[in-house]
Amino acid sequence: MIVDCAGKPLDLTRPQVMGILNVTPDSFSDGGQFIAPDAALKQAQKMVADGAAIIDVGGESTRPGAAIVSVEEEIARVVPVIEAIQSEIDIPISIDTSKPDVMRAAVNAGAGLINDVQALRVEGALQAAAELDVPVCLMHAQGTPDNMQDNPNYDAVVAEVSQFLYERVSVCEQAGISRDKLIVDPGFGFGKRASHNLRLMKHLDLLVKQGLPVLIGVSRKSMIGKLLNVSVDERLAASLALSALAVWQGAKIIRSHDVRETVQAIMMTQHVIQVTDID
Ligand code: YH5
Repeated sequence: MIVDCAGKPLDLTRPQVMGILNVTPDSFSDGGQFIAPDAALKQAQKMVADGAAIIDVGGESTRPGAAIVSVEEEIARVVPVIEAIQSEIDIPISIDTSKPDVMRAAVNAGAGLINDVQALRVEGALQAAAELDVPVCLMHAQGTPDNMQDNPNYDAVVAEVSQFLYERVSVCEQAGISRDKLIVDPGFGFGKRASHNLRLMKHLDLLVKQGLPVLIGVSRKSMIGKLLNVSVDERLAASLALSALAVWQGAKIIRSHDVRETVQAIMMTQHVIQVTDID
């Protein structure tokens, strides 16, 4: 299955890596400055060389307690970066945003996929995505970044996340976004306790079975920190283990900070999946 991302093909016949390109000031150590477009291009080119199939550009911090970013500021962060990289690299660019105006500006600048952690629930986002006519990743989140970790609560986390996502799929279809443009994501860490994240990973095959391509983001996330007591820069091995488990169960896109290592982990997993049992 090949997905068209505003003219750039995304091959989902095999698992792929989405490289994370943060353009938030708090993810860079240059004291409040946005990432310069030429520095962003260098990073994107390295991710392509390392085997990324998509570059995910994000200008809105979704971390709990992070400052709320205005639409204008978010556009000012992401558009120059998308413009700088879109003509120079062949692979699709996704825009990690929940704001309809940012979606429009980003797609006009060359982004070919919308990655929305609010699954198009923000007012106007559904219509914007339908008009822009690019593929969309719908992610599950319980609550908002500000309150989501306060008291995450589920009766049956796997069933509830799956039900939520497919309700959003149905809403998208009613708004004119065809099913073959949709990707779903259980949203690891977004309003979930470590035990919820573990159950979602253990039973990811149930979400995969629902039919649409599954994307997962576990890279360096705090569930790893909580369970293993490791700091954010010591979470690569655990991130790779989770990535392999997800691909083993049929996940098609792994969102990662560490493209080279993640490509190796998922390619190795794919070799095991594909080996024939006949000599
Ligand atoms: C995701 O899962 N996540 S932004 C806290 C961390 C590390 C990483 C150190 N956007 C996802 O990456 N989009 C984000 O602790 C996403 N799926 C999709 N589709 C959060 C993030 C992170 C947060």
